[in-house]
Amino acid sequence: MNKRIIAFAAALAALVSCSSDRNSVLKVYNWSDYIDESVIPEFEQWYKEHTGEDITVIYQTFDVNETMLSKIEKGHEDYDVVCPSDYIIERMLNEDLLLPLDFASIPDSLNYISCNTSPYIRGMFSAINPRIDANDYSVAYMWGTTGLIYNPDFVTDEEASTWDVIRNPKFKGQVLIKDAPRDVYGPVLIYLKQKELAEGSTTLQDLMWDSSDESIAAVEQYLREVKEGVLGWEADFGKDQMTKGRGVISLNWSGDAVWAIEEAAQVGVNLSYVVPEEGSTVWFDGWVIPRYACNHKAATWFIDFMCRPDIAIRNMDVTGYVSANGAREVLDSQIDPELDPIDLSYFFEGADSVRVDPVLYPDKAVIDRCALEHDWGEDTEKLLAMWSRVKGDNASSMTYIILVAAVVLIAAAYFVTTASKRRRKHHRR
Ligand code: N2P
Repeated sequence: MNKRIIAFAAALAALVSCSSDRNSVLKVYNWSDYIDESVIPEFEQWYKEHTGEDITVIYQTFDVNETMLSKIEKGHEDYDVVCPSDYIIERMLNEDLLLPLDFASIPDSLNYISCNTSPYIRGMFSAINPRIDANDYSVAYMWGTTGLIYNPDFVTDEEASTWDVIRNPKFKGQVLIKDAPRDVYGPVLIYLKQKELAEGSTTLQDLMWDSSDESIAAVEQYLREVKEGVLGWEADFGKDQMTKGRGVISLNWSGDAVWAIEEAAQVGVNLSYVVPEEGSTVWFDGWVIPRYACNHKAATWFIDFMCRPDIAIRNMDVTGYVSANGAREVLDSQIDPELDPIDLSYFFEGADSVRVDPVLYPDKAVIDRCALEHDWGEDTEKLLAMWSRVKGDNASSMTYIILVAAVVLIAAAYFVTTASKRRRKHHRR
């Protein structure tokens, strides 16, 4: 309730500050490396062509969901379009931070949303928030799984088939972990609850709501063991480190995997991606319009433009991520006769045997062992505190070592100076 009042006050303050020149400005806040930037000036031209109005896009990026959310919650930024992940959309809906979408102003011939949304995506978006249908407030942009990028020259397929590989001492100092608390917590908890999952006393979906102290403590304990071998907690450099051969395992998103595998191949480094057997999370990022946005019209047109199949394909090709667009054209652009067929019938109608990259589009069997994350509300604080404790220890012990070293040096300098003063005095006498 309190949060709702804060959000409302922030929205009101921001609304009051919307100046008239905002009609020609569109502020977009998206993940980094998550668009073909050449589509932005094209949107500006397309908008002018179809509405007769000038628009300039101000494009800003973030690396961590929680950083973006905290800006929106504070209401200090008047972004018009933002691209949060599923559980953040759920939270924004719970906090009344989003405006419902209305595409009535877009002529049917230019409406790319309704005809291009995959039924799978619509279904998953309905599941985002049990109380409010997220489809009314958000249009999916990209989606994928969380899994492991690994270097098969060092890590066997069998080793990489379980999340436990991230704490295998054999790979000490060569493991990269995404700095995304929810995306790490889910898979680790799934790993730790294998017995309960096998017995049927819990389900993958139940675990996505599990914010109990006991589970958080178990994940914390596990991550402390993982930390012994961590090369870095990364928001964006993991794919690059893997490509350069510095890391051999990276807990990462499927889109970063596609990008890394392609880049690595060009420099002779071999990389693969797997969603471990125990199961994982499937995630969706969607465009939303924050309640205090200043340019709803351009925001709506921008979201529509992103759904144009040719634009979706370009965004996929540049980023490595998979568009939520279910148009046949998108599927056709990804067919490669040299690949083995996979079952994509859950996403594209009738596509039960299509030759596309399984890292890009997960086979139905992979989707069946993945679950959607959920917002924990107030309990999120417990997760973030645990995350800082786990990551922070390195800094604290390093700080401790530096402090001790500094004290020893100062003490040594003091004794040396005092001794030499004493010697000088002694000589003068
Ligand atoms: C790309 C970020 C992808 C976000 N840099 C995955 N949820």
